[in-house]
Amino acid sequence: TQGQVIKCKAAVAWEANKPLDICEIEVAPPQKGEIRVRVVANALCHTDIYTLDGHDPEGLFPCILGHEATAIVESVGEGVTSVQVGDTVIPCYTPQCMERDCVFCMSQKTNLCPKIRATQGKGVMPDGTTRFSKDGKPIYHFMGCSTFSEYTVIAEISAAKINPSADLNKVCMLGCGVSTGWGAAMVNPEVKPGTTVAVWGLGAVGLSVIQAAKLQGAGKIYGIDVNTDKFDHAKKLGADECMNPLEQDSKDWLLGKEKWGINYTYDCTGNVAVMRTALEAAHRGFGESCIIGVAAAGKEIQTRPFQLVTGRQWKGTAFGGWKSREDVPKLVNKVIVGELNIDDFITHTFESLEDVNQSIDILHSGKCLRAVVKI
Ligand code: NAD
Ligand code: AHE
Ligand code: ZN
Repeated sequence: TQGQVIKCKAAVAWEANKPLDICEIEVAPPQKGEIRVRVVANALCHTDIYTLDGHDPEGLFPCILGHEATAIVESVGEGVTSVQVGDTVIPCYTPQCMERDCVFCMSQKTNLCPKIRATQGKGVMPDGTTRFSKDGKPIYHFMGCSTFSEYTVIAEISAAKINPSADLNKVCMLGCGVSTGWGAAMVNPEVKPGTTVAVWGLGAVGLSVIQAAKLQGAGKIYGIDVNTDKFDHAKKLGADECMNPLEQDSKDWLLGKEKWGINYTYDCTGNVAVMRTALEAAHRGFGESCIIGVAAAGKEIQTRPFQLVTGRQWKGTAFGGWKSREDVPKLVNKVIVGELNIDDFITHTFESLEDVNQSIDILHSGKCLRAVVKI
C-alpha cells in the first residue's frame, strides 16, 4: 500500500452535534515530513466531544476527531528519518521539532513547539492540504492526529516512538489526558512534598493530577466534582477528601480547612467560573492555580486583580508541559515497569470503530473516565 491511496473505515464528523458517521474514506499517502499510520486503539478525551458539540472556536467540519491513540507506522514520506515502517508510535497533538532555531524546543521552560500549529488549527497538513477525502470531498484533520480512523496521516514531528512491548490498548491514554494530568503535577507546576492540592473536575485529567500529586508527596489533596460518583475513584488515587460544589461553595469549604488557601489548585472542568474559584482558593502570597480545562468559544476568565497582587499565580498547561517526542516514550516505559499505573482510568472498552458513538454517549453520561475503542 505504500505510495497508494488507502481506502479504510473512519468515523467522520460531518457536522457539529450529529453522531459520527462510520464510513469508508480515502487516505492519501504521506507527503514530505509526514507518516501514515494504522491506528490500533483510541481513548476518547473530553476535548473530542467539546469539538463535536460545537464549542471549539477552531472546530471545522467535516473532520475526523480523535487524539489519544497508539498506532503502527504504515509508510513514511520523503525525508522522514526518526521513525520507520513498523515502528509503534503515539501521535501527539503538541509536536516537538527539536530544531536548533526553535526557541520553544530549545527552551526547558515550555513544550509548545509552534512549528505546525497554524496549519494544525486549520485542519490541514503543513502544506495546507488534507490527506482525507470521501468521494473526492476533502475532510479536515483534527489536532494533528485524527485517530478515529483505521489509517491517518500525521507529521513526523508529532510522532512519539514508543516501546512496542507496551499494552497499546492502554498506553493510548498517554496521547493526551493522563499525560496532561501527570505533567500538571510533576512538571509545571511541580507539586512539592507536604503541600496542599485541590482539583476541580474528577475526570481522567483531574484524577491523573491527583495520582501524580500523591506520588509527588502532597500532604493533603482535595477533590471537587458535581458528580459524586467520581469520589471513589479520586480517593483510590490519592484524594483525602472530596466535596460537591452544588451543596456548598467550594472556596468556602477549602478556606475553612486551610486558612490561607491551597498551594496548588487545578481547573480540570473547562468552566470559567470554576477557574476563578480555583484561583481565589489558592494560597495567599504564593499559591499557584493551573488551568487545564478547555473553555467554550466566547468564554473569558475574570478575577479581581487584587487576587494576583496578593501573590496568587494564574497559569495553565498544554499536555502537562511534556516535550512530546522526548517525554512520552519515557512515560510509556514507566507504565511498562509499573512505576506509573494507568489501569484505573479505563472504565469502558469497545471492540470496534463501529462503537465509537457509544463511547461518546458514555463519556457524556458521566459514568466514564476513559473509553478505549479498538480500531
Ligand atoms: P471529563 O468530562 O472526563 O471530566 C470532567 C469532570 O468535570 C467531570 O467529572 C464533571 O462532572 C466535572 N465537572 C464539570 N463541571 C463541573 C463544575 N462546575 N464543578 C466541578 N466539577 C465539574 O473530562 P476530561 O477528559 O477529564 O478533561 C477535563 C478538561 O480538560 C476538559 O475541559 C478537556 O477539554 C481538558 N483537557 C485539557 C488538556 C490540556 O492539555 N490543557 C488536555 C486534556 C484535556
Ligand atoms: N481549539 C481551542 C483550544 C483548545 C485547547 O486549548 N487545547 C489544549 C489541548 S486539549 C487536549 O485535550 C491545548 O493544549 N492547547 C494548546 C494548543 O496549541 O492547542 C481554542 O480555544 O481555539
Ligand atoms: Zn485530549
